[in-house]
Amino acid sequence: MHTLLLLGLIVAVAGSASAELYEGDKVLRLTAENDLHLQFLRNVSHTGKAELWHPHSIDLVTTEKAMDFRVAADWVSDIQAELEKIGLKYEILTENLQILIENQFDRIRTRSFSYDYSSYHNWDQIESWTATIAKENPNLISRLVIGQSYEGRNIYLLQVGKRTGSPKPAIFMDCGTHAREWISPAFCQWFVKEAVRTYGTRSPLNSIVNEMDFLVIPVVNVDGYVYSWTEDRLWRKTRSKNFNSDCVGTDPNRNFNAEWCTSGSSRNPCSSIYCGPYAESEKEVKAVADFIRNHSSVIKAYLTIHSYAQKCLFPYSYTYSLAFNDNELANLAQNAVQALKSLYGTEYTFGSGSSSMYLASGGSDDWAYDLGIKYSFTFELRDTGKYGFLLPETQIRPTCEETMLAINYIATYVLNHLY
Ligand code: 0X9
Ligand code: ZN
Ligand code: ZN
Repeated sequence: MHTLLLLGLIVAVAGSASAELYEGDKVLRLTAENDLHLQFLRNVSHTGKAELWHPHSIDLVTTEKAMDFRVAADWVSDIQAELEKIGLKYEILTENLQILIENQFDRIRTRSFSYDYSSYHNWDQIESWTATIAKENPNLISRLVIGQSYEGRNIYLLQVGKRTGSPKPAIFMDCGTHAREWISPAFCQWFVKEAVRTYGTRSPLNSIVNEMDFLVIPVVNVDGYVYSWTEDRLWRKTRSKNFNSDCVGTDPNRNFNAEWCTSGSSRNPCSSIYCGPYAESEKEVKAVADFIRNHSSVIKAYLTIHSYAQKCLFPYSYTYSLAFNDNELANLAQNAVQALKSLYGTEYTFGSGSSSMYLASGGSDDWAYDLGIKYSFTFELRDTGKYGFLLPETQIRPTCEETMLAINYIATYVLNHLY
């Protein structure tokens, strides 16, 4: 009888996310050393036998730079044989992707139900958390609905800051733009919890929320997030239907109006970096962009939380040209990642998106920057590929604690450099 009850729960909670979509898939890390290697990698990724684990455009793959590929189970032995034949050395990062995914859902199923910030939470839990935390802290937090997702869910924004009666400068921060990057919403929740916990104390965060407001969207891409819990753990995009294609969704971080769909984007609706039919076609993107446009006079910094890569990025990503305050941004990023590292020694790299990661247009950071928000950063949280998007829950607390130091550093700097 207990077994039956448990089985019922498993089905209810996990849906078919444990459908064996990734059984036997491996993640390989390899570095092309010559043109033959590059050609081989382009070919396999065009056939769909292997896919860049991190969504670079395949045309940007170069020699001397390690690349991670997810290789479909059916092709693992073929591809390994080919790699050996052409002398392309590789390392196996993940033996069986499905096992990693199932381990994560197993832990979620068997833990207690109390709300804790060291666990991943599904959308129903996060949604009711936004209501509770606002209701319990009326002097500090208010909850707004800034729009609806394609499937009709609310997109919430928590305004976190002491009520002073006069308008305050603000820092905008969003999480959960990409569905599968679960550590990101976990961080936004952690941040709000920390603001509540330290409220009225002599902490750096308290000084910040006294003088400024944080405008926090815990999950931007709500439909995608739900889908990553119920159907496909590795879903990235929105869930909007595409005209003339059975493939679903647009990459929200290719859909902003920043040199939209020029580089590092795809016009193919089946691609994980599909830019959408036009800029701001996605309701979630439109909601975020409208909110920022309507509050652009108070928003002094834009932060967007992603994973994974351990990087602090700033504009531009759509061009190799430097931002006008490139020096200042680089300094800020350097100090922020140094603060982050001071806690557990976690190493982050930093730089403009195009030089430190890849050329990609349509991103929210570049768009906010070109709107006039001169402090604009994308954080790529832990790790560097061992677990990737499947970062274990045991790493939520240390990841969030160290990231708080970087965010506090940036916020304090912005507060001292209002414009
Ligand atoms: O490619 C992205 O959208 C981000 N990386 S992720 O692995 N989380 O998907 C990086 C965004 C950097 N900024 C821009 N491309 N504008
Ligand atoms: Zn990468
Ligand atoms: Zn992302």
